[in-house]
Amino acid sequence: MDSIPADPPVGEAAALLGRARRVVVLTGAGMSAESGVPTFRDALTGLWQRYDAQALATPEAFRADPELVWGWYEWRRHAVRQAVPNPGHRAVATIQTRIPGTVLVTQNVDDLHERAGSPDPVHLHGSLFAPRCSACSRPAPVPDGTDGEPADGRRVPPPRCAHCAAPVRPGVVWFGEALPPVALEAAVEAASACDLLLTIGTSGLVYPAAEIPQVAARLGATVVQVNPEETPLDRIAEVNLRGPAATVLPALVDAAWGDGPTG
Ligand code: BV8
Ligand code: ZN
Repeated sequence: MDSIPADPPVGEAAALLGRARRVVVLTGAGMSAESGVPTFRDALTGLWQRYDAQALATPEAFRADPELVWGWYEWRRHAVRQAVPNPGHRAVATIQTRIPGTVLVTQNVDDLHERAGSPDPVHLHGSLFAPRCSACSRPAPVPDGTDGEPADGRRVPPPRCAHCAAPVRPGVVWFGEALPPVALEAAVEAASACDLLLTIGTSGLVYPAAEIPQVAARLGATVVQVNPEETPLDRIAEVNLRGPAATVLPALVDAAWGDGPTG
């Protein structure tokens, strides 16, 4: 078990959380790291190493080689299906129960927050479980994964749209694509009205998601960060909890409400 960061920051963050009335939780790939879901930059393990995530996660890559890109997302969806929510995901769900109206905004395309009991997270970058037609945008069925484990690096021909026969694409937001307006508006609105924003496991490098904590700070909210590493968000965070989410978040919830490690 990683050591829990020195008490004072956790205690200070717990006092801030206990007093907060309007909370936003923003999560990035670090939230799911301890569930075994590689963060975006490490998502290229094994055979995928020869590719650059940012090059694969683009409409151009899908147009150029739909089987390679669809195969990568099938492999990632398969990895998410094998994963289980970690105590950090459950601690976030506890915060939402303890502070009604808490808005959970995630950059992650997995479904681990939902499976940990968080009600309808705002998915800024879409979801691995919402494929749609690349032409008419009609939702397409999620492959049930019965065609065996998509081997790492294997090309998989994308299914065809039942309506117009165009290739089905992953329901995620690629680099160079606009974020879903409804999700982005909901996130900005919540960040503008909150009194505390808890940012967890995000490098704060990808825009416009990286704007969300900055909007909150500019409008007077307190920002608390959970990340084992330093990020550009350090400068706006009132408290930096230097540690892994699955250890720090249960400690934070325990310190705030004495719920015991996973709430
Ligand atoms: C847009 C879905 C315009 C896909 C993703 C130059 C400057 C500024 C911006 C740009 C620029 N050039 C281009 C841009 C825009 C670009 C951008 O921001 N690029 C960056 C790289 C500079 N943004 C876009 O293209 C966005 N769209 O701008 O559109 C537009 C407008 C109107 C009309 C048309 C177009 C779209 C961005 C969304 C891309 N899609 N995901 C998929 O998943 O395949 S982004 C993806 O990468 C993730 O969702 C995440 O948001 C991002 C980063 O991923 P990771 O690094 O893995 O995760 P994260 O950043 O969260 O970092 C992991 C963190 O966890 C680390 O800090 C680590 O320390 C920490 N950690 C590790 N272990 C743990 C932990 N923390 C806690 N506990 C642990 N155990
Ligand atoms: Zn179609």
